[in-house]
Amino acid sequence: MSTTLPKSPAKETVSVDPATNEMVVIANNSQMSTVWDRYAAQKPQCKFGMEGICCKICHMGPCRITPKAKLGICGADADTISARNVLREIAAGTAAHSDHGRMLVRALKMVAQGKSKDYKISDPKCLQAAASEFEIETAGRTDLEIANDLADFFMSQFAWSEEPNATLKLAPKKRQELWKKLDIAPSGIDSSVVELMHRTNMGVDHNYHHLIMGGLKCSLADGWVGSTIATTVSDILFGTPKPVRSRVNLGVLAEDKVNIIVHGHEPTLSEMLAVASQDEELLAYARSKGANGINVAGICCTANEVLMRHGLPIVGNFLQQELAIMTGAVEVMIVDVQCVMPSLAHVVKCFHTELVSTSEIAQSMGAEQMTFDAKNGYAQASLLIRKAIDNFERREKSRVHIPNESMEVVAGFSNETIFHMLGGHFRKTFRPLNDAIIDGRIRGVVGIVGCTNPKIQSNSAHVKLAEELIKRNVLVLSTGCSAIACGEAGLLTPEAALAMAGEGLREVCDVVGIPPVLHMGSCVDNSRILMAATNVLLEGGLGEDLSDLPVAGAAPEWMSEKAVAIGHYFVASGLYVVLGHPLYVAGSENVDRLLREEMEDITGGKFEWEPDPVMAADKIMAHIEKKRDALRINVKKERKVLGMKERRELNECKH
Ligand code: XCC
Ligand code: SF4
Repeated sequence: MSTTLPKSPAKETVSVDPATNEMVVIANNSQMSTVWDRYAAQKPQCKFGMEGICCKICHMGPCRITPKAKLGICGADADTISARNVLREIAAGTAAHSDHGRMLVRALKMVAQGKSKDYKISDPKCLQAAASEFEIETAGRTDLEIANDLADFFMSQFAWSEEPNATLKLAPKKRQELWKKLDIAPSGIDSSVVELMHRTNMGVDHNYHHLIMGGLKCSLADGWVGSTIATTVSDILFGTPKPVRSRVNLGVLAEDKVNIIVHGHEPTLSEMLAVASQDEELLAYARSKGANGINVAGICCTANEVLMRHGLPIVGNFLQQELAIMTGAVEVMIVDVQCVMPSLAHVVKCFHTELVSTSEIAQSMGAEQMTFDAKNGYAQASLLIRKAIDNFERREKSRVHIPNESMEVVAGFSNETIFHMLGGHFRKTFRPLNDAIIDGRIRGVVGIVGCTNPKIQSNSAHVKLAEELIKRNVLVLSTGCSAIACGEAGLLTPEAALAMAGEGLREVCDVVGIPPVLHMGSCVDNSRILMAATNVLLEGGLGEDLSDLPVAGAAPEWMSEKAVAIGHYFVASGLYVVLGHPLYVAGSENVDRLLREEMEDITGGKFEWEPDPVMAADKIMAHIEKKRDALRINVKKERKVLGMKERRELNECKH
């Protein structure tokens, strides 16, 4: 079996986004290396890695599978090796999302115990709803008492227990039963990650089928437990998102203001920065240094979090992080965890930008370490802003180059918001959406998620796939760097996107007042997509399980281990998932077939690899129509198009 390596896009057009291309030219002219240069230097990339058939799990190895050596030294074959490699990625992805969830639960606990005056319960309704969902006493108790118990309950979900994780009950009944039957209901987040590390250890689990099923179990601990907890606690502490207007792309950096970029995934500090950037005293201090204001803007998922809750602008997605600094207009870049390139340390050396690492578990070389302590959140945020203001004077005006590109976006569609928009203020319901799906004006719903990746012309596949789907009357739910890509292309401007949408989708969106591409948040907020699908199902008329729905997921430009975990929990939830490039499994026909074909009979979901976004849309539509046929909701439509002659024939009784 062979994999073809994706072609590297021409330097000038590394992206479909003009701002990115403009900055790459500047980088090249100044001989600053970017992610695309380093990608070129890495080519050709290791074929064994690409196919998932190298193993260094023990120190008899490293081993790789070749035509002349079909087994590793221990006897492991390509199936075992590639399945084990996938599992370790799922474990890492689950760990990342869930550890982020744990940080938030710790913050909730701290607030509940009155240990921080800076944070509060911002959405008591969400707190109440979560508490009653998980049978925590609410009557006659204060928010803080309830929050304290809820934090303990969420924390208990990390350790192993006799019972499956309690948050799994948010899933449809039939799905829960299937997970039990398949023995893939996780019973602890941390223990699921540990179990995968154990199973993939030298000499433990060797059956590729059994391994992959174990991987699904851990991925469920990511989606339905860790990520769900992260989203819920963020909403409780920082507020459940409501639609806001803002702007996206490198052009949101302001020539006359102090620019502070928050990059990474933790919303705790960035929340405080959002608030502190409005502080009159700090604003006056900025003016005293010749700046016209303080501009806090984000990159990656932190950006999505503060966009949705504060309307702060987004500078860009994953592949734009180096370029942002190269504008020469960034005073401070504050990083925490995940998706922060080590290369930033080299880039800041060429500019006045100060890089500050704030996580206790993550340090960047070349960065100043200022470990964030939520107890003093506001004070620390103020300190960082002062630091940025002081650095404003050091900005070399002659080197500033900010592309004149930014796009208007509307973002922040939580399930709560969708309920309200669909049902009006008095009736919480998904009914109008279900009705539109049933009568065919909307064919289905697709989540487009995940990263950007230098292997693929940046944003191209996200944007093309989203355009193709809305054109074909599919409602698109979007998160993470994919949502940012859609934003940069103008797809989160409701007016523009509506003009592109098919007639049926446009009609529904117009009436309800929602755009055809809904920005639902950060990557842990893929849990919102799971809940949206569940809400559609519970509304009725579209089957009994998630796998019955005309729904799919796609990650056209993914790169992270987190995306591997996400893909698996979508598949374990019964959904069809199209990845823009394959998992590292091409070296094992068996694992590849299991994931792409046989899985459908097991979970109702399966993977597909499809680099061409138009073909991906074709495949997704075929899946959606297959599900619609099975639900028999396409029947009515067919009857409508009968001609006069057929109608007459129908009326003549032949029995
Ligand atoms: Fe990272 Fe969440 Fe990927 Fe973007 S999409 S590159 S994981 S920031 Ni999640
Ligand atoms: Fe080689 Fe087996 Fe060790 Fe892997 S576990 S490195 S295949 S001997």
